[in-house]
Amino acid sequence: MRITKRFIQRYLGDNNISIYLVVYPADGQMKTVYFITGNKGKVLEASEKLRPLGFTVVQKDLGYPEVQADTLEEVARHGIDHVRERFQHPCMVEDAGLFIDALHGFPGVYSKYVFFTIGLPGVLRLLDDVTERTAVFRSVYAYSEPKKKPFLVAGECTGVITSTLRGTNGFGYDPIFCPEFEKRTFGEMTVDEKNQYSHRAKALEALVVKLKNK
Ligand code: ITT
Repeated sequence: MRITKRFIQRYLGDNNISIYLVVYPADGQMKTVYFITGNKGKVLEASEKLRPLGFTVVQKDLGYPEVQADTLEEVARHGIDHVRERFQHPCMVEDAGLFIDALHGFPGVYSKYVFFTIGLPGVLRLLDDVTERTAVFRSVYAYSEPKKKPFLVAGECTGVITSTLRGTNGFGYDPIFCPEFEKRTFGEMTVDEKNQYSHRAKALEALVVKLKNK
């Protein structure tokens, strides 16, 4: 018998049921992936996203040099090359940033520096009087396993920059970024809700597809 959402609703009478597909690896083992990052917010999002897909994410704050480069891809690739020489386990690094169209992609690869210098109020001031407030969050993961060639995956989330800070969830630019087709900012969402839209979640979906096909 096929069990559909409508079938469950008819018998349980709940209109708000979501159906989750939990895919565990064939051997029933969860696979451990080390996330090399100092950012606990990133780890939380990656764990929530990957757990139902059979992966346990463990944070390792080993640090790695973040080269000054023009693209997130270059930063992630340098990062994973540095890490894999020192850490022989399945692991990943991620570089992410917010690219604001009216500012020609700024802060982009400088997102971390800008966040800790002028901060969110400073970014909003740069957009005073700007009506076209579109932006894109981008995430690039570099994944490595011993004796295998590392690879990159990317994800994007388009949206708009709000005119005030809204919400206290998440981290970084979350309180000023509202994804397309949403009224709430990432700062006003739970991890699970943010994962339905976010650049990081999309990149992780691409990562899982690659890992499952290897
Ligand atoms: P790592 O240790 O993994 O490098 P990080 O916090 O330094 O952690 P990044 O260099 O990848 O992270 O990210 C640059 C900045 O972009 C980060 O400090 C945040 O301010 C911002 N950022 C990245 N992803 C974000 C997200 O999902 N929501 C809000 N801000 C984000």
